[in-house]
Parts: sequence; C-alpha cells; structure tokens
Amino acid sequence: NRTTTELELVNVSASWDEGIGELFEKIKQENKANGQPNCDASLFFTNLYITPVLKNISLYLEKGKMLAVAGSTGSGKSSLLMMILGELVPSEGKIRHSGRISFSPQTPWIMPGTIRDAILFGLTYDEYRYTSVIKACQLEEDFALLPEKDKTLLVEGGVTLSGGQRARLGLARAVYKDADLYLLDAPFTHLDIVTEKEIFEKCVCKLMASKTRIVVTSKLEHLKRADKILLLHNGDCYFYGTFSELQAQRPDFSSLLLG
Ligand code: TTP
Repeated sequence: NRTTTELELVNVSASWDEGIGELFEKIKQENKANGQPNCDASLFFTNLYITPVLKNISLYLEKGKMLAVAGSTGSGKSSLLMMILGELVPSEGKIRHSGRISFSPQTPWIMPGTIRDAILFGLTYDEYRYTSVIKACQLEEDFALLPEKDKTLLVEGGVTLSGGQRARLGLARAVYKDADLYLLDAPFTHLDIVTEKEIFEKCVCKLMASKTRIVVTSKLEHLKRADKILLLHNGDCYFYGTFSELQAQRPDFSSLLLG
C-alpha cells in the first residue's frame, strides 16, 4: 500500500567511486569524437575500480515502523543511510521517500555553544519536547552534574564530552527534530550495555514509537524488536524480512553480526 509506505528502495546499487567510471566514459566519448581508437585500458580500469558498495537492495518501510540495518563492519550500513540522504547517488534502481529526514551520524559534530544549543541545533526551544528527549536519552543525569546544567558551554573553554555523552547528544539532536524519517547510525557507540538497553527501550522504542526509523545496529535484542531487518554482507542483501523469517531462513545469521 503506497499511502502507508514511507520509504521504498527498488533494486538499488551504488558505488563510492562512481567518478572514475564517469571519467573513463568521458575519455571514451572524446576519443570517439576525435576519431581516435578507444583505449582498452579504460574498460579494464573501470571494472577494477568500480566496486559496488551496495548491490541490488530492495526494501520498503511503512509509516511508523522500525527497520534495523545489521551487518559486519564495512558491509555498507552507513552507505545505505548516505544513499537515503541523497549523499550517495545510486547507479541503478529507484529510491522513494516522502519528506523530511533527520539523521544522526556515527560521530555527531559539535560546534561551540551551550549543550542546549547543540541539541536544538537551530530549532526553537519547546520545554515539553526537549525534556522528553533529554530523559529518553538519559542526559538529565549528566546535566545535573554540570555547574550550569545544559547551559554549560561546549568546546572552547567549556567542558569536553565523553564519547558516550557525545553519542547521546547526537541522538537527542536527531530525535528533537521533527521529521518523517529518522536515520540513526549506530547511536549506541561508546555506551555500556545497561545504558544502551535503556536508551533503546525509552528512546528508540517508546518515544519514537510512532516514527518511521532506521537504526543501524547488529544487537540481537534490537533485531528482535524491529519490524523489519536488513542484514547486509559485503554490500549484498543477505537477508531482508522479519525476525522470525530471519531465524527460519538464515539460521546461521548470528555469525554475520559480529565485528
Ligand atoms: P560503510 O558503509 O561505512 O560500512 P558499515 O557502515 O557497514 O561499516 P561500520 O559498521 O564499520 O560503520 O562502508 C562500506 C564501504 O564504503 C567501505 O569500503 C568504505 C566505503 N565508504 C566510502 O568510501 N565513503 C563513505 O562516505 C562511506 C560511509 C563508506
């Protein structure tokens, strides 16, 4: 049903080194225009350098549902988000989504200013919304320990955040923003198991319950809770479907979740 579909990918492939293919294509066209024979090496190099990072990926995500993207390091999880964001242009296939995206990168960048500014990121302050986000991301406790709470200055002369604080701030920023589709790239990096579990429950499952979201995570517990799972392996779709389908179709899947 198209009206309830928020995101659709149809047979999408992409590579990061597209530019090389375009360059050789240009040389080929120039050689042709000048009546020169084409250099065979161009085809050789094109095949050598253009290694697709994502191959023939298809998926759809309905409004309000959660997709977990799993796979070992380098399997293409971040690249998939980049493609949905429009940063990586597919060489083949189609992508369709219907609006505003909020993206939380693996390493959120922080500019000078207060912690609150870093979360609002230019948006207006709404006390209720802000407080619910801060609570769900477990930042309240951190703020309580700071001399000026969330008005404390970051960077230049201010406090430096720990990796886990930075990760939760990045998540809070992405969640605070109102969007149709949320892309959360490994939001639990640097968090201990207990914090990770709580934030997954309180923020990703509860606070974001009605949001369409894609979460990059390879944790078994998270995959169980997701509505759909995409398991990538070297840019290929190793599996796409529900958790029970995953267990039935790919009983050996856990070996791909490590690393
Ligand atoms: P990623 O898409 O970053 O793979 P991943 O997100 O699954 O890995 P991790 O769990 O470690 O975060 O990388 C796949 C390939 O794409 C890899 O060879 C690096 C390349 N790549 C780029 O060239 N440019 C980019 O901006 C990104 C994100 C990836």
